[in-house]
Amino acid sequence: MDVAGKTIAIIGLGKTGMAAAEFFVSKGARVRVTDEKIGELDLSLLEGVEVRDYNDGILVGVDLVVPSPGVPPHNCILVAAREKKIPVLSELEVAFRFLHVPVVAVTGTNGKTTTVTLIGRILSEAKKRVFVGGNIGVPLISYVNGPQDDEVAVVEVSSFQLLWTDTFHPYIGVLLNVTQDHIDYHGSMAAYREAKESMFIRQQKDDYAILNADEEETEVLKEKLVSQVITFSTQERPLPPCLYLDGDSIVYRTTSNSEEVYPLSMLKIPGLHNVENFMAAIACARLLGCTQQEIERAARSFTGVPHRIELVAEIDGVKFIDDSKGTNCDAVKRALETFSEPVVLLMGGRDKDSDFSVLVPVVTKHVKTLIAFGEARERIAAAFGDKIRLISVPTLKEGVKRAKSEAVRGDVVLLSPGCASFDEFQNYRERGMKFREWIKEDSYDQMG
Ligand code: UMA
Repeated sequence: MDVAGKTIAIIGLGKTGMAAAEFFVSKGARVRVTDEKIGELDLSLLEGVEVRDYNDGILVGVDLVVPSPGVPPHNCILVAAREKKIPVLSELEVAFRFLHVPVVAVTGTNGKTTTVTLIGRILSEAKKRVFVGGNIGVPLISYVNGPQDDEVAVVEVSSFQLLWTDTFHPYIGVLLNVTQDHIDYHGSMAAYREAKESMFIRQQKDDYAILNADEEETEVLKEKLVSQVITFSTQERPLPPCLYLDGDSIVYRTTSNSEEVYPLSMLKIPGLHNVENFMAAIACARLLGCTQQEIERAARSFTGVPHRIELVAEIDGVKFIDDSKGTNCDAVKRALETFSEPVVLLMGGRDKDSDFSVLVPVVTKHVKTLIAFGEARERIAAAFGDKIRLISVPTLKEGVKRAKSEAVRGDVVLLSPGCASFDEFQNYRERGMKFREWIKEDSYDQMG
């Protein structure tokens, strides 16, 4: 791909847009940037680019459009680009075309960040040089703009990043699970799934696909692949090569029927979903030449990722759990299933057209009080009706106050919002940090 002298339009100037602009400038392209909030942004670090207002002839003379992941496909500039037959490629696709190191890509609705972090830790334990990035934080395009002196790049890839790809395929791809999410963005569950599956369908016969045997659609997907498939399951023993649960152990059975047994006691993070994440990480790490000992050592010291079912305080016998990264219904379900204590659940934020009613069974089983907050609170309340004690508040801050007064010794207060954060916060991290701050503020208030 030669971009020198080409005119590139970058839509959105968050982490991705900024990194993409820097990349294209360094490659000698003419770079035009825009953002729907252009007037509010600090552009002092951007050099050598043309800044335009959102609708100011942004596509005139443009050879390629690179949207940020958060820009939905129905965005007016993207619709116009398609009408004018101007190519649109995601940052991930462009980065892949310039990448020289093998890539491991982890996708799925939930568990991506945990799995990617874990794979990175195991590789570091095995003294391998590794870049860890993508949706987890550092865009891949920043990496390809540097010396690329690692042995492998491990990237978390979202459906947003996969949408505008046409060649991207990893050496090792992991599909953890696909449940309802981002319907507002993709338009349908089928389109969301298609985006996630695309990277596997393009794999070659020397590549590997690590798939969840407990998902019905996996059999259908396997039929479409030429890559080598390894499945994992917490419910059954799939055909080898596979990973499965046997009593207190994870068993990795390779094609030659040799067996490796990993004790579950090495896992320091709770929940069956984390067993799945570990299974996927074990498969990747073994393919990349790590030993069983290195995997177990890394597992024993891995205590999880921030904002993912994270114990952040214990006040007067009440545990406060930050699961701000739980931004869809399946994540809320997984979080609730890890607790045997009564839960005061804080759920809400910006709705993604999710069907909250799927949570009724798990919520009625685990939750004593549901506190619905933010833009989605009315839809959440409507989904639960009178099936549960429900309190509706406009903001998370108000919700935290109410949660404190609802919880008694032995309860869990869980922030697992099941929604995006953007109605009140910059991102899920800010929401999680505010939750921690307000827990403390609230307790000082009570003490005072
Ligand atoms: N913008 C527009 N027009 C739009 C939408 C947004 O101009 O229609 C502008 C916004 O005003 C803003 C900028 O675009 O200035 C933000 O772009 P972005 O939302 O793509 O955010 P980035 O900072 O580039 O971060 C993105 C990912 N964000 C999203 O996918 C929403 C980050 O994942 C990722 O860490 C980062 O790239 C690096 O790869 C976050 C996320 O929420 C964590 N991801 C979703 C998830 O995990 O569920 C997919």
